[in-house]
Amino acid sequence: MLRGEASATRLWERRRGGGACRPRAFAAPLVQVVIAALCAPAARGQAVDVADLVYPPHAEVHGKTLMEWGAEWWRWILGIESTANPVRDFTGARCGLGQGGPVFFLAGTDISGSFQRACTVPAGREIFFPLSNAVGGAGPGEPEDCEFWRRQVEDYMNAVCELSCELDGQAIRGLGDHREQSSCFEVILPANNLFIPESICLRTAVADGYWLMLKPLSAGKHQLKWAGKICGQNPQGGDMTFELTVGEPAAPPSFSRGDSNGDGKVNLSDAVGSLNYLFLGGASPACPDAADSQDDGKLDIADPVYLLNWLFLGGCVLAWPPPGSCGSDPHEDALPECSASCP
Ligand SMILES: [Ca+2]
Ligand SMILES: [Ca+2]
Repeated sequence: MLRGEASATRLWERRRGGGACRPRAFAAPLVQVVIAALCAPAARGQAVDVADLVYPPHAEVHGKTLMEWGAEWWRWILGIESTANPVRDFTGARCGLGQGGPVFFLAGTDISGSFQRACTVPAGREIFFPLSNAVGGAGPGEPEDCEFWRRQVEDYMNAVCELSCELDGQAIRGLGDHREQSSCFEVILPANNLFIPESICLRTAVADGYWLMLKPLSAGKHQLKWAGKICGQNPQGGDMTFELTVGEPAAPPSFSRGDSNGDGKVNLSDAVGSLNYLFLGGASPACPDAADSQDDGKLDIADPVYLLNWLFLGGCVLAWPPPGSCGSDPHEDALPECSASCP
């Protein structure tokens, strides 16, 4: 239900088989965003035992591996329109947009440079963020070839040449071990997304990158800094400084898209409930935001049809937070905020 301000920036695309990245115009292929990166001085703080602060590579946290959390992070960030997107946030005011699950995500940026943000993090949440990362997937008319896109993002991430991170002035070591490469996943991007004006379903999205999952921080103020640099043919990067305030336990309204009756499952009964409400005078869905399958801010016949299409006919997945995820509505609309049972 929140919406931030617009700010223009650039994205990159890489043509199939081509080498050069260039400012966008999205003609097709590899949809690629690089979050974070850039030359930053090596952290000089006192080294601490990483194990005390950070989950080990490939760990499982709240039922998902770090690789799966990487895909989840992309579902979140790609599911938010560009003008509201936390990647394009220059103050941190939008850092919590669309969130509500057990892990709190931090975004980097897709612009080279140094950025400072302030962000309030609910207490008791792990904090997950990319030091440097990329996603690939078929653009309009492109073959949905998971292995092809996997190789593309892998090649791109192989060019990462610098990583650093410090928490409260203390350097975190061993960052090169924290690479996570996702399986193929599906995500729907809204209209006016990070890449193109039209909504698009990426059925073979693949993510690759270096990620850290911090254990919950103590209440109060913390400073988190990270940087990454990509060398080689297309050098770029950025460095982030987050002034974090870890607050009281908060329970933001959160749900799984599609679970309109709030029973923790997304199935036929949710679609039937919406149809009953729309055409037969039945009760309003317990969670109208969840019933709004495409997150267009309206509840109409297109929503149960979209849900049925996903359930039974291979249609594209629902908008963020899709079934299996847990979050809040990232886009301002007139539907009342609601909480429904999340995974
Ligand atoms: Ca349900
Ligand atoms: Ca709708």
